[in-house]
Formats: sequence, C-alpha cells, structure tokens
Amino acid sequence: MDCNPRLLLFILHLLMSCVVPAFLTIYPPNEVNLLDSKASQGELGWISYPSHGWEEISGVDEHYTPIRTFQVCNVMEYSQNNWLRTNWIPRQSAQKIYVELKFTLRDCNSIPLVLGTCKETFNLLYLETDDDQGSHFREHQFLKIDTIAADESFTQTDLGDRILKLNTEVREVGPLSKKGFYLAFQDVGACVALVSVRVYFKKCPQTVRNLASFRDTVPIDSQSLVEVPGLCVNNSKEEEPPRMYCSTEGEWLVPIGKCLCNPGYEERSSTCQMCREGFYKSTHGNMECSKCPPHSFSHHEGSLHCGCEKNYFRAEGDPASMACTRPPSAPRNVISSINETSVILDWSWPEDTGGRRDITFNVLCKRCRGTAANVSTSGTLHCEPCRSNVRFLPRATGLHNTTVTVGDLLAHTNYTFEIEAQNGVSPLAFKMRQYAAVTITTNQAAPSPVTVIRKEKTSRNSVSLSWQEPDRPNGIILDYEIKYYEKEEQETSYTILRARGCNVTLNGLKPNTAYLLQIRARTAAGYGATSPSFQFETSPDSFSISSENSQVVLIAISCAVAIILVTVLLYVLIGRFCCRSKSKHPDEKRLHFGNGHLRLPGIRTYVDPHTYEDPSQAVHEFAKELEASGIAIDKVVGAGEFGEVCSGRLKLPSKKEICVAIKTLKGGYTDKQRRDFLAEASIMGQFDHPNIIRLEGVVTRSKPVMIVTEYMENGSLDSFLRKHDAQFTGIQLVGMLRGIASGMKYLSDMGYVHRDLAARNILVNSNLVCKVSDFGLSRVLEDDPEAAYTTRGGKIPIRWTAPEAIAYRKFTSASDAWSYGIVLWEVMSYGERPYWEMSNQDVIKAVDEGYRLPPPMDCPATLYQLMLDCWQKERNNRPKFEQIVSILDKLIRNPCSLKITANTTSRPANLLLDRSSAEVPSVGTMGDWMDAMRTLPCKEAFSGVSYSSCDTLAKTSTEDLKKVGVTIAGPQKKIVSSLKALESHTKNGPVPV
Ligand code: ACK
Repeated sequence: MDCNPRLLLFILHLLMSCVVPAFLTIYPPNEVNLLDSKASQGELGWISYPSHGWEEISGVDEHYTPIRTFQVCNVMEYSQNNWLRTNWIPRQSAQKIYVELKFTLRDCNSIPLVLGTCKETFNLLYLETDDDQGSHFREHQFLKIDTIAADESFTQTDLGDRILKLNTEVREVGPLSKKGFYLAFQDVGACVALVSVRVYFKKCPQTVRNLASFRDTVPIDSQSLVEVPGLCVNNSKEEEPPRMYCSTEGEWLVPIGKCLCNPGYEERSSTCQMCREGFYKSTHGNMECSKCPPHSFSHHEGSLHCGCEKNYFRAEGDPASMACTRPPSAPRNVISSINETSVILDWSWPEDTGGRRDITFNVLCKRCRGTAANVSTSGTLHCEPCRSNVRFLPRATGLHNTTVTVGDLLAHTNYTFEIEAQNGVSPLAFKMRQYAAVTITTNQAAPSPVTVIRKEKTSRNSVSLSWQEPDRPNGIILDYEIKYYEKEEQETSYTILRARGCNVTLNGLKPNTAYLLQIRARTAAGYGATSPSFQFETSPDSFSISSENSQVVLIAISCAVAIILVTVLLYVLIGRFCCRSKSKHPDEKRLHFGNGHLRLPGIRTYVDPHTYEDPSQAVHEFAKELEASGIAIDKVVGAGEFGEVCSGRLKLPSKKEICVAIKTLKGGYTDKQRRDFLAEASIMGQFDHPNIIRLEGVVTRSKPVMIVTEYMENGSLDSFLRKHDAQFTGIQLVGMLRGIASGMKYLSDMGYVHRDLAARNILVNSNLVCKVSDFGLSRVLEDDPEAAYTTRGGKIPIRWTAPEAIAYRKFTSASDAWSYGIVLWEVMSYGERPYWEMSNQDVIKAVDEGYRLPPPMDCPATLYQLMLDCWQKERNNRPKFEQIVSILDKLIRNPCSLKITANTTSRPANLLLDRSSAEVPSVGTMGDWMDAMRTLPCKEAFSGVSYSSCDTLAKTSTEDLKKVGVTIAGPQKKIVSSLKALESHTKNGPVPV
C-alpha cells in the first residue's frame, strides 16, 4: 500500500472538511474571547517554523463557513520539532485565561509502515510580553503549559466510515501579568490537525437580581470571590443593601439584600412598572398591584390607593385594601316598654350596616311638649334636650347592644328618643345621619321612700312621731302607711296604721318595750318603697300592780275586750248588710283578704259597673262625656259586637286633635244592649296603665252612642302577627309579651279578672306597644277568693280558658294566667290558631287528659317553660302576673337566654300534636300528605323530594327544609307542624300521643 505522507495528509484534509463538528459560535455569556481562530475568515498569519512543519489550510465548517486550520503529519520522518506560534494576544483585564483546542489526532498504530517515529501528542506553550514582537521568535523563551494528548484518536482512513473524532482540550493559564502573550504548539512527530483555537477569560456578566443591578465583574485571582454591591433599579428602594459575589468561574454567588418596588409600582421582568388603571399599591414591596376594592376606583396608572365612590368613605385606620363603606341605615323596629318613669328601648340592627361591622348606637333623649299622639297628626313636637340627670343604662352613646334602659325620667312627661346607628365612617358623613325615633309618655311613679323620722313624745303606752315627705313624691301623697311591731317579736305580728299628714301618735303600746317602725307613702301610682326601720322605746312603768289587785284588773280588761269584740262584730254584720243593698263607689275603702294577700283600704280596686243600680251612673262616674261635635269619624276599621269600629280624630279642650278609635252602638238597640255596651267604658275608665287601652270618653247624650279610645295603629295582635310572620326578633316578641303581662298585672292588682285574654283582644300601636282591650265579658272578683263569680250561660272562649273556668266557672287571675300562656303561644307562633282546627270538645278532652300545646317553632325554651307553667292544672301553681313580668324582664336583660330553643331541648312527653291543621289537611297516607304539601306555596321544593319512610320525613327539620328551598318561616312552620302530625298519626293512629 502507498504510504506517502503527503497522500495521508491529503486524506486527512479531505476527512477534515467532512467531519468538522458543529462548532458552537454562541459562547456562554460569562466567557470573553481574546482569540477565536474560527472567527477569522482570512489567513491567520501565525508563524510556522520550520516552514515544512505546520501548514495553514482553509476549510469549511458544517455551515459551509470558511475556517482556517493548521495541520502537521511528518510521521515518516525522524526528529520532528515543528512550531506554530499565534499572533500577540492582548490580555485585556484577564488575569487567568483559558485555551480551548479542538483537534484531531491519528493513531500511530493505524498508520502502516511507520518507522517508529510517530507521536500521539503535541505541546502547548506560552510567552508573556508587554508588546507585540512581530516575527521575532525564540523557542526557549516559551513556557510549557501542557502536553496535549488526544482522548480519541482516529484509526481508519476509509472515507466511507467517517470515524474521525474531534478532541477538545481546555487548559488554564495564569495569573498573567504582562500586557499580552503568545501561544505556541510544538509538534514532535504526530499527525495532528488543529481545527480551532479559542482563548478566553471568564467574567460575571452584568445582571439584575432582587431588583438590584450588578455590573460586569472580572474575577481577580483564582482564589477569592469578588464582593460586588448592587444598585436598585428605577422606582425601587433598598430594603437591605444588595450584594453578590463573583466567583473565579464567572458565576454570581450568594445574593444578599434586596430592593422593593415603590408604592404605585409592581415588579415585572426584573423592573418596577406602574400599577395599571383600576389597580393600586400602597406600600413598598414586590407584591403585585391589587385591584381596587369594592366602591372605589383609580383612573390613573401608578395609584397608591383607590378613591371612594360618591357617598362612600374610608375611615382613618381603614386599610387601603378595605372596601369603601358608608354610614349605616337607621335602626329598625324600635319598641319601648315603659315602667313608671323608666323605659326600656329595644331595636333591631339596621338593614344596611354600610359594609362595616363596627356598629354602635347612640340614643338621644328629648323632652317634648304635646302628646305622643300629636306627632302623628301635626308631625311636630316642641322638644328640648333631656335633663342631665336622666340615667342611661349601660350608657347613652357607643352602645354595642340593641337595648338601653333610660331611668329617672319625669312622671307624666313626653319624651322622644332618637336612636342612631353609627359606624367608623359616620363622622365623615354626618349629613347622611339616619335615626329611628320613638315617642313615649312616662307613667305615674310611686313615691320615693321616707328617709327622715323623728320621735316627738314618748310615754308608757304611746309615742308621737313625725317625718319628712319623700324627696320625690311623684304625685300627690294620699296617705302614709305606718307599720310597727315589737322588736322582739320579729314581725310575726304587727300593726298597720294610716295617716294623712306627716305625724302620728301610736297608742296602746307596752311600757318599756322596744318597737320597730316603717313608713311608706302612697300616691295614685301606689305605694313607694318602705323607709328603713326606725326604733323607739316606750317609757318604763311608774307603778306595778299588786297581786291582790291583779285579778280585779284582769277581769276588768277581759270585760272591756268582750264588749269591744261584740261591738265590732255587730258593726261588721250591719256594714255587710248595708253594702249589699247600696251601690258602690270607686273610692269606697274596703278590706280584701284573698290568697293570703292583704289589700288595704285606699288601694284602688276595680268596681263592677253591674253592681250599680243605675248603670248610666257608673258610666258617668268613670268616663268623661264628650261632645259629639268634637269627634270626626274618618273610616270604618272593623266590626264590634254592638256596631262598627271606626278611626277618627278627637278635638281636645286644648284644641289639639288626637287620633282615636270610635266604637259605635248601632241603632235599634235595647236598654240591656246599651247598658252592656257602655259597661265596657265604665270598666275601661277605671284603668290607667300604659298597657291597658285608654278611654278618652263616651258620647251618651246624642246618637249614635260612642265609646272613644286611643287609636292603636297596628290593630289587633293576632292579625298583626299573621301579617308579619317571622319578622320580629325574639327580644321584640318578648317586649310585646312583657307589655301584655304588665297590663294584666295591673288588672289583677285591681282585682279585675279579664276572662277573655287572647291575642285578638290585644291591640298594638305604631311603637309595637301592646295594650289589653275588650272588657266586655269581664266580671269582678268577689271579695272572698273562694267564692268565684259564676256567669249564667255566657260564651266561653274554650281554647283560651283554663279547665276549672270551663268546668265550674272558676274565673280568677289564675285562669287569666292560663289564657296568658295561650297568648304567649299565639305570639311565638305568629298568630297560629291554638289547637289548630281541633273541635272545642276535643280540646277540652285533650287538655283534661293532660296534653298541652307543643312549642312553636324556634320558641325559646324559657318561654315554652313559662307557657307550661301557665298551663298547670292546679291553678295555685301557675305564676302570678307579677312573676311573669319579672321573668320577661330578666329575659330582656339577658337576650342570650332566648337562643336556646324548646325544639332543641328535651320536651315534655305530653305534647299535643296537631292532627288536623286547616291548611295541612288531616293526613291519611304518605301520599295524601305529599299531596297536601304540594298545595303550599313552596310546593316546587317538594316536587323533587322523595322520602323513603314516614320516619325520615317526620325527622325533617327547618334546616332540611331550607336545603330544599323552603326558606320562608310561615310555610316552614306549617310543613314542620304537618310533619309532626304525620309522625303522630303514623305512630299512634288518630289519637294524640
Ligand atoms: O285587627 P283590627 O284592625 O283591630 O280589627 C279590629 C276591629 O277594630 C274590631 O275590633 C279594630 N280596633 C278596635 N279597637 C281599636 C283601636 N283602639 N285602635 C285601632 N283599631 C281598633 C281591631
């Protein structure tokens, strides 16, 4: 085979041009080239010595871009020493340089007939100089960098195989100190082609990290890192000084510190850019700009915060991320319950809280001239701020709860309370102030206690005392009650005296004995609180009775006592006989002993007008005769037992007009009808209480005969509740119930039994104040509590009446308490009919067997317990109205207690469940029940519902109903009641469980 080296070289050359690898022309950004042989299009002009050694050859790379290569292959000849020297390369800022060689090298074994001179390495050398020395070249000046061997040498020359391997070797050189250097390649007999030579140094390229920009940095020496400070990009601020380290490998390491975009700017592609319209950023930081919160806007780029829409505000301290808010609307449903000279105001949260939770309430008190009724007619009252000594509990402003108690008001005075809801932005929008107002008239109040008592004169058997009138009499003092007893006897027996003036002499006292005494004043409003106990002692005996005389004295005393007793007995008998035959007068002073309760002379007692021989006398005794010309009838509002009920206006002597209700007696009446009609006025006229309908007067001297009462804007309670099903808060309902109980307490204190207490006989005014009305059926209690008055055949409202009153006409305040329990049930069920459509006979039977109405839906457990207490079979176990008022007052003071509902607590076993509701027909089968349900307003909710058994159906709760879309309380109630009925029916058949 021909082994001519020239031929080999040619082959090599051919191969070279075909196998030039894909040279990368894009270098890493941290490498800065000082020399790149590939980049040169023309001759490189390197020095080759001797001239037949290294040869410069033109070729093309894979992209057919011309490149310059050097090759040598004098393998057939001995003692080769071929040098190739680059041009002078300026060092620039580099201290350490890298030399990257790409070359091919022929495996000596694969060259046939070589004479043992073939080498497989070549040497890389360098020479530092401060200037270009041109063609001046001295071998010995060069320092060796390394001997370069091929990782892969090629063996085949067959062109078809194309197995030439390109080697890449990189060598570091440095530190360099002179301005430039040369590289040299020494061949000592190898077959090598130097395809490319690249000389570069490394640097850390300019970069932005954590919004700080770092400049191009060249590492200083091979050991240490270079610390480089960063500069915050535009529109950003240094949070912590930014720094980074540049490694000798040209890599940035350990970024420390950072910059934050200014307010109004956000980070985008390592820069701080302005927030877009509709967005804002209020703080430094690298978070994104936020969208403007509700009710705010930003019309510019780079907004720090968003402005509020009209009528919306941001309170100081509201974060920029919070929606703009507005003042709340006025509180709703204000109710007032007046107790003498104090009033409890309750209200509901405003419908619109303005988007905030920091709601508080302020109550402004104004004292007004004119009457509350005047407000509705003339629309104005002359008001001035209340006196500073009016007491607010807990306080007047900044209230967090929806209730306040206002005390120390003047008796018989009109007040207006403005209740305003405020939130954090209210001070910014004072023009948008909205408040709810309620106008009330305080009642009479009992006098304050007597505090100063003096002893004037003392003897063996008597003492004279005087005292000062109470500080706050709150009206004209009718008399004083003086109670005294021997100190040692501890009040087990005591004596009561009354005095009109401020002094009294107590006679018949034991000598040398200590007594305790208490005084209380009485006005038309009743007794005030008792004074603290006052102690006095009688003088000692001046003589003692001898034992001989004692028997005589004892006999004499016994005789005297006997005579007195006989006289008193006769007096009582004669008195009783006279009373029966005489008509009674309201001011008549009587002693009542009933239920252990002592009613003392002077306490106003109800007088039954039927006991008057001439009933018209009773009317004029208790009711004011009005001029018909002063009454204007506006419209008919309903029908009463004796004629129409109208609304109208009454002109008062002061020329002011007030709204009134007018009951008329229809024409063609009998004498008895007239008497019975006017009896109601005679009864009503005796009462004066904020929860009893007030009689304005009667018209009896002209026709039609009329009874004129105050006007109650919301009509009767039962229809009012049905109209406003599920619309009141628990506390409002309790407020109404408290009013009714307070009115009933007043009636029972006066000895009056209503007999027809039911929601339909309670009237409601515009302030939700409930007043007891309808005194038609009522009768007075006789003095003896055991002697119940018996009606002759009158109609009895069975569902509302206590069993003993139905069975043997035992009407008492305790039977009124039973009716109150039914009213309580009516109120809590928003006007549901008690016992639904059960017949009267079934009701009597069920109640007699011990069954009771179930708790209305969502009824607080305490109220249901109160109902059950009112429905005690044993009437003495039922609560007195005074106790009912106090229970309800406690509930009002502690509204949280209303949250526990009877439906969730254990219920008594004797609940009467509805079997035959009017709207939910009696249930036969499951299918019937479902059909019945589908007639309700929420039928769609049921159309897709299927229940596997009556059991699951009957366990359905209000929550379950809400889930299927029945959200209105009315239908919910009916459905739940019906479900109970179904449960009862399926478990027990048609008999109540
Ligand atoms: O529910 P109401 O509208 O309220 O229908 C009845 C009707 O007359 C027959 O009693 C209404 N009514 C009775 N007294 C008054 C009153 N003082 N003020 C307003 N409405 C009254 C009652």
